[in-house]
Amino acid sequence: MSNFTARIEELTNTQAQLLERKNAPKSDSNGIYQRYKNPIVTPEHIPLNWRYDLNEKTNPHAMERIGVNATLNSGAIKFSDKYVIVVRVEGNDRKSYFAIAESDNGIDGFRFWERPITMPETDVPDTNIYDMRLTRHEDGYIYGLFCTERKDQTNLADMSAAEAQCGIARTKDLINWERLPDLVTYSGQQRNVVLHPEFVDGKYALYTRPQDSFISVGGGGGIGWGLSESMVNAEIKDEIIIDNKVYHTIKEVKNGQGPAPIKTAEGWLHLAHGVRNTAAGLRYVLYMFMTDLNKPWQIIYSPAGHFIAPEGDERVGDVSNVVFSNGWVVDDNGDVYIYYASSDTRMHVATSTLDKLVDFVINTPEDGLRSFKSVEAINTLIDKNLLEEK
Ligand code: BGC
Ligand code: BMA
Repeated sequence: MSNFTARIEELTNTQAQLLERKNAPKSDSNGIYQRYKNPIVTPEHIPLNWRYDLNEKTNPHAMERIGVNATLNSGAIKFSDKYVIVVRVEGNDRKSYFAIAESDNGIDGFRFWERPITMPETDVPDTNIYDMRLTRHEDGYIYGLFCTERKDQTNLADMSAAEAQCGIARTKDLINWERLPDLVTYSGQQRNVVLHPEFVDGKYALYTRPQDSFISVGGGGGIGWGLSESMVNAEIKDEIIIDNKVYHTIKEVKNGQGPAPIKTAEGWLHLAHGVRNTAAGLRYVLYMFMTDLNKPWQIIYSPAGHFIAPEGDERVGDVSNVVFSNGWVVDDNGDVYIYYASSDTRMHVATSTLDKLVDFVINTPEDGLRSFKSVEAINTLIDKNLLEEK
């Protein structure tokens, strides 16, 4: 056997073992959700024929030609009875693209489809596309809303000055995507835009996240909301903020809607990310809230603090101290699969149920915004427990 053949065989076997590896719940849990031992998708899951030239003549050393840096922030959907995630794959060249991986059970066995998604460009080509939110809309399409990033042509002196906006595409099969014009808003830049699954007043409804500049949300920010007559030329004329950033909370610097909200009998269940700044840089955590069934722009429950924060190995990666989620799946029996990335590097799953998440959102005390109020909430709980002991 040539060195080439031996090496390719070894790579193939190693990957096969990884793809067949079973996942298992971690031993500990706070009762709200369950983490798992292994990440579900890593750069090592990317098919070898996307990365290697498999011809000995043209690649005698069996070297990797196109490296993958990270597999992160994935949209998610149940499709043909499979758990399907649209992974943000970032190459060594720092360009992100979307690729679909599917699993039978939602917690392991994720395999990529044959090719990455070929996302058509608009007239002004995107430099980078990332963080897709999938929405199965009642109009019959599956929409993918994502961040499209281009160089800020008004600031060529600052090489990292860029412009983030909301790209829009729709599909029926997740393979062929029809690219539509980018969302038009009047509030500067946009990231974390998410399409609500139902019409509101006969219009498309979108969660937004206006920002003054590329990284900093500035005086703007917060999770916004607006309606658009169409998705073919999506435009939000009136944008309101429904969930502001707040001083000395987990969303002090910025926040953004995660995946599209889930409808429950009590209200719409939302997953979002909140960011605060620290001496070690930005820290991204996930939090939840619930909006009114008939007025999805009105928050009715807002549990204090984070829902999931980076823990253990999750804390370290390409951009450390980050968890980010833009995809979850709910099954008919109420099981919920929360797909989240850690430190912009790899994908994980956490499982819960609608009952538990609704309970968490309704019964976790709200943020009193002062230490005194936090202690007060604890004392209320202690009093209740003491009373019930008697
Ligand atoms: C990166 C994103 C990041 C954003 C703001 C982009 O260039 O691709 O991952 O969220 O910059 O830091
Ligand atoms: C952002 C997001 C994510 C990323 C995060 C942390 O602003 O849009 O793409 O996970 O920063 O780097």
